[in-house]
Amino acid sequence: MFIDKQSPIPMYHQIMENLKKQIEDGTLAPDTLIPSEREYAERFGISRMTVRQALSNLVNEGYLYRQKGKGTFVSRKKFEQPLQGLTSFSEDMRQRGLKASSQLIDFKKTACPEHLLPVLQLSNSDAVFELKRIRLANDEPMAIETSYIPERFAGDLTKKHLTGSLYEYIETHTGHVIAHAKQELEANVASKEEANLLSISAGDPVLSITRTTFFQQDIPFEYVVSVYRGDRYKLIHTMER
Ligand code: 16G
Repeated sequence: MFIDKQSPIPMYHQIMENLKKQIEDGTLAPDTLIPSEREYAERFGISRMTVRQALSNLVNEGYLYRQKGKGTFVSRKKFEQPLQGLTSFSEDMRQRGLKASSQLIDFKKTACPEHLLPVLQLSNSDAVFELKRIRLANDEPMAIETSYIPERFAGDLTKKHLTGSLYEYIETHTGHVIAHAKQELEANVASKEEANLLSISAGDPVLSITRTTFFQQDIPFEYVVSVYRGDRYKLIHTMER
């Protein structure tokens, strides 16, 4: 790494650009421990404050992560999740060549929560299956999904079916075709419980995604709230003017 002290480009910015380049071209591999603030400061004859500013920015941008008492490490590349195209978690992972799996946290049949009656076009007496799953990619937790499925679309859904794809089960058992979805995305921070389930720290950034999914003919069959790890996911959208 070379720092040009005469350059009008601030030194913290030069450090950032240098490190980003090394991370992007693989010179610095994921989970590599990078030199400490003190080592960088001594190596370049600059202040620790300047190095700290560069490293903190890179942590905030997701290029680096800190581990208490251990140091600063290179992050893994985030998954790029396209926002167009309605896919299941299992399909997404298959496309990436990764193994999708689930850990079932909660599974029950219950009266449809009041606020979901209009969303799922149900009446007071209708029941829904409520299922909460941790979704894993190659055994690493990526998201928590809490889904509400009207009883009449869930057939004989049991815990056993939920080791695989929910969408596959639903399409096979109802004969309906999954057609479209409405989604809302929000930035959030992980609660203590979410952090535990996702193996991150409370207060870490997460993406909250709320989806209502429909069969053909506009029939809603799923309402799901997902909490995705902010350090592992990036949402991609293309736009045309
Ligand atoms: C995706 C969907 C979720 C759906 C799940 C089905 C988002 C935000 N969520 O994760 O709504 O329930 O796929 O996946 O994309 P599965 O068929 O693998 O169980």
